[in-house]
Amino acid sequence: MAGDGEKDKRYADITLAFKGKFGKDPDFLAISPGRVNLIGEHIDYHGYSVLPMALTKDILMAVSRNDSDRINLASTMPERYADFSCPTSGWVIEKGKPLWYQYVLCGIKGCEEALPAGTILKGIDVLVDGQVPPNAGLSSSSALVCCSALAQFQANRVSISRSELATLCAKAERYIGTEGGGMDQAISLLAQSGKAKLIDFDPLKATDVTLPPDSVFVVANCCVELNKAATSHYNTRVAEGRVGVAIIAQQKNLNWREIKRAKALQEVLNFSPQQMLQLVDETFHEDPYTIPESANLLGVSEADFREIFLNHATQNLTEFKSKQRLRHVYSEASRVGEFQAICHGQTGDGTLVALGDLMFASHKSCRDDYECSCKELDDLVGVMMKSGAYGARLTGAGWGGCAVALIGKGKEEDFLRAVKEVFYSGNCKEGSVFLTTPGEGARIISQE
Ligand code: ADP
Ligand code: NG1
Ligand code: MG
Repeated sequence: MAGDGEKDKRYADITLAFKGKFGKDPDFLAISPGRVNLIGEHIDYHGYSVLPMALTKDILMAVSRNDSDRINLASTMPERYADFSCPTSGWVIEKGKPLWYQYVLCGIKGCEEALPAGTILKGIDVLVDGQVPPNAGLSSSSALVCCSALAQFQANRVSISRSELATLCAKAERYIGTEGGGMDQAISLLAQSGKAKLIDFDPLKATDVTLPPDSVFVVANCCVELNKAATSHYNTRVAEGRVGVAIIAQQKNLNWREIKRAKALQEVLNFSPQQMLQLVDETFHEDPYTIPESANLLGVSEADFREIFLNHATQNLTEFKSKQRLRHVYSEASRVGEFQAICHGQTGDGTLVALGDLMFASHKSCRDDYECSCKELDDLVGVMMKSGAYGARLTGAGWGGCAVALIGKGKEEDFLRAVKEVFYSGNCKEGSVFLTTPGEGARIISQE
């Protein structure tokens, strides 16, 4: 974890590098952290609360306004993220082929949409430095989008509340092509040092969650990268859930076109989570639903069904495992509530065991019902459990990336040694495993 001296050095380094690249000092630095989600996976886009904390790893941008009406982007890792330049307006973000600078453009587009129509954005020169492992479920993408939007507001000298900015960034990141919820942008912008947060949606709210004082969270990367916007995995799950929600709504004589999220369905039925799970069990057969069967159940043509439920990424999807996906969603939403209640109650001896059990149950649900894990992640979670974790689970969207484990204070050394020896066969790459505490949210360091 970076101390103040280390942070100051990083800020001085990027300022120097910016000067080398653009021949002037930056006007300000913008910072937005990645996050680790402790529990509540793939339920934010169904409207349910989630429980992440910010990392102390972030995306840092050095920024200066320019008078050339251009957006000039560069990275401290030019071999991976090549320079990019475009005018301040007139571009589109193409879905399905995400390039790094398009996440930056998402943030800029979000800002542009919030300003009065016809506003001409200030040109900017930007140097980006990232510490969040990319494509690994720690939300490097949203850190980049949020940092970009924050920087753009600052460059145009417009202020905006953090909640508004979080909502705007969640919408803006969808231009990259993933139908995400709002967890990542909310925690990156609303985090406070030392606090995990329960994030509620509609309206957006971040409530402090005090983690047990004897708890330590460890993040480890299984080293399989997955870019969510370059694949259909993520949007496929969104579609499968929506089809399931629509089928239940239709069978309950509700207007399924209006009820798009699992939480909205629960609210309109006024059911408990347990009743929802029972309803899912009674409504669906185990086998996947085909398009002809789903369209028939909803009383629409197959063409209309495709139009309503599929997008650029999912147009070739033919089957929907709605039963399994909704079983995950409703059970995971319950686990978030239980996790928060335990943290709130801090019941003593059994607290870490109970939290760990919920985390491992969440992993099993992600693995078996949501099918968003992979062999390497399952192996990593298995090694973490055998190395003394109270619980461990994949974090973020999955299909690769990171797992998070809960261990007791004082056990750090033994745990890290065991995981490094067994999972990484003693060849653990720098940064693949780290202890983490809740970091602070996005901020601007003005140098003007
Ligand atoms: P994550 O789980 O990290 O959010 P995503 O699949 O959502 O993964 O998106 C990650 C993408 O964000 C990367 O493929 C890359 O395009 C971009 N990105 C992440 N970190 C950086 C960085 N430091 N500099 C430039 N682009 C980055
Ligand atoms: P990552 O893994 O950071 O790309 C994604 C979504 C979240 C959430 C999680 C799964 C975006 C920007 N992020 O995160 O909204 O749905 O997966 O819980 O779409
Ligand atoms: Mg992401």
